[in-house]
Amino acid sequence: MGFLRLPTGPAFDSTLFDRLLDQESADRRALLKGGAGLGLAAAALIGAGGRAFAQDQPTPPGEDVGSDPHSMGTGHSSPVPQGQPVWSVYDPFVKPVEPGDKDITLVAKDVTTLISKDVAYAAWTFNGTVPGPTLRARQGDTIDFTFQVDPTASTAHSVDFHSSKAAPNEKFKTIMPGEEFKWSYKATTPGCFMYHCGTPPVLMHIGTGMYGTMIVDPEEGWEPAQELIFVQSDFYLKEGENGVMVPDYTKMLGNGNMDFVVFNGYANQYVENPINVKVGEPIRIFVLNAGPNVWATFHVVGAIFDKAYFNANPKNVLHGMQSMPVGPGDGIAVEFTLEEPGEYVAVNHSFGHAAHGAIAILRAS
Ligand SMILES: [Cu+2]
Repeated sequence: MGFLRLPTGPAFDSTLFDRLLDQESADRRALLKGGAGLGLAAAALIGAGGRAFAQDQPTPPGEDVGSDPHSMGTGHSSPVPQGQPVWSVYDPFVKPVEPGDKDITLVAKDVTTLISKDVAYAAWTFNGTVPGPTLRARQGDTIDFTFQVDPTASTAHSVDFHSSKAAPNEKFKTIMPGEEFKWSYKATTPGCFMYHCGTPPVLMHIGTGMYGTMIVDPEEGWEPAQELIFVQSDFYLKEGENGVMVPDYTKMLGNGNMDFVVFNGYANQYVENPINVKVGEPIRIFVLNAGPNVWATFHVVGAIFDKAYFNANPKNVLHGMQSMPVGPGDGIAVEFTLEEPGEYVAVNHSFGHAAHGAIAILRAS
């Protein structure tokens, strides 16, 4: 077992890398499932492909890039299709929350979901959905956080909260299947923040579905509005088992194009299921770009954003905006009111990306 550095040049056999990755993945799954205990599995992983191994062996790009510089990498273990896809429309509406400390639990688990009509995808998730649940707190709240990795998960995971100020090597550490980790922090800064798995290679863990939003409302709260969340993300696919697609890490690295760019985990989700909103009443959309790679220029056809806020922080206010840029790992909020009944299309105005699924219909009446 072990990696060869990815060669370059015309003589490179492009299937070699995949074959090595597939073998690596199979070996790791066997280790995790066949180990007598988690300690054994952890030791085997570190020996097989973690940082200790990486010191004297060349590694593929991004293998050790993660939120915690001391986390062991999970290499290129890939999710295994898990039976029939489990999916339902992701509720785009977010409910207000009262100020006060919040108990939040996230569970990393492997799920086969849908990311487009009839396209099943073997995902790593938080709480079984892509994106994970939309969390919400008020500035000043204490977040009492519990993280678990489901015992049946095929690999180790972590949680990186962009809404926290914390030492990543302690608070964003990687834990093994069956383990639990708790910590607390104060949500000091308002915003539309990403959370994601930070386990190396972080590109793979995000590309496989491990992200979500935490909205931290400003201390004084927001004015009432119809509030929505749109999480944009991009997917890179290759054929897996039984017609289920699996992530393609080499495409994520830039050696290929994305197959889908989506809002809330599924291409054209709100074209198939338009979102009903009210005419004449304010709308606030929080947009998080989870990436891993594709940028967004968020626009609503037929609307002008009366106000827009970088990072969804009221101090970062702009007026009369036609669209708003949102890079991967960032969030915004936009506010507008629709004055006529009709169907208004929300898009990534980088239309090549809208054409890959980043499009939604707001049905105003
Ligand atoms: Cu992960």
